Amino acid sequence: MSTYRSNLDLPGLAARLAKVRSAVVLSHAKPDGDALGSCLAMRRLLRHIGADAAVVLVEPIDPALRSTTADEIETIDPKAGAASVEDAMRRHELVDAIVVVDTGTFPQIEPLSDWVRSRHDRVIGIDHHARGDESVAAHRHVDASAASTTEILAGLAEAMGAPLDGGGPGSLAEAIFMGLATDTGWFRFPSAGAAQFSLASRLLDAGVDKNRLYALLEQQGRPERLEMLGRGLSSMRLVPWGGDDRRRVAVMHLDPEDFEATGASSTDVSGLVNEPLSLAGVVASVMLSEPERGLVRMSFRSAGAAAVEPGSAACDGAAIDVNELAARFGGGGHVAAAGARIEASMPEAVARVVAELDRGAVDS
Ligand SMILES: [Mn+2]
Repeated sequence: MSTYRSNLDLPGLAARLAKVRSAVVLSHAKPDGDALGSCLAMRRLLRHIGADAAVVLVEPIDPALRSTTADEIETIDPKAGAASVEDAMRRHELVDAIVVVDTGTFPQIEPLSDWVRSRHDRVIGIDHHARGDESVAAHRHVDASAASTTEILAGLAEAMGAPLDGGGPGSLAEAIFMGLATDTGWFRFPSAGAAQFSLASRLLDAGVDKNRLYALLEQQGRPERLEMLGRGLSSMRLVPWGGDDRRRVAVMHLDPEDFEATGASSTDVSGLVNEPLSLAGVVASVMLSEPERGLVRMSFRSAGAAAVEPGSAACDGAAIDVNELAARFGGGGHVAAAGARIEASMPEAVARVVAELDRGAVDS
């Protein structure tokens, strides 16, 4: 995975998609609001131009996210082998385009990566991550300045002449808003600037019901979520970033025993990484979780640059570049939000993270 570039500008992407008669739309595993919003927006946009489009996502899908969709998604078991993937995808064999949104790496689209790889010429990638693998999509539009992939799709809809009016449930506008709102932490993160508020304003004018979406997406947690938050907070330690005691990074971990004892699933714990950012002097937060023994998921968040004294901000509005930090573990994302996964025991994973935090910023 490295920095990757577009080989299609927005008008070029619009022209290519305008010719599509049938497509399958994919995104990353553990889809978040932007992944799902992008899939739904792409499907609704393609249907607007009269094309047939199916969305295929890998389980598990957060039930709160799923509640925003009608019968619009098909799912695949994450453990499906090559033969059952071929079987499940047989009905999509003849599509003109495979559109991969909100990611550009093969590991993130497992177990569909081989299926995608062998149909490379038909793959169109649309993403706002800074890092990806150029071999995933033959045709790529990458814009790391977009706060969400759905923000790119808003521009694409305009280029394709699809109106954003009629923002009710099941609309293109609603799907775009879902990705934009969730990827900006409901417009709190530094990535939410004038352009994003302006787009949000257009979408609300189009009739999107943000209060309904907020209730559907953010207020459907199970009690297990807060039990896990309690466990995470009691594991929390604050590690000075590069030895600087004024800039500390919270590290929490949730072990297989925590998942077992509470009955929580990995979707119950999404977003808990953000909680320590409410503390003074905490510039970033790392959550390590191990729902199944042996594979540790790492989630990194940075506070905004405003959380540190002027002049010491890392880059692009973030206090610390957690994209670079995640890359040290083979992952990536954005300057303020990134992830990685490593095969290690939890004590090893925590020790490796603490060592990197002790080290602090490195010249890349
Ligand atoms: Mn995204």
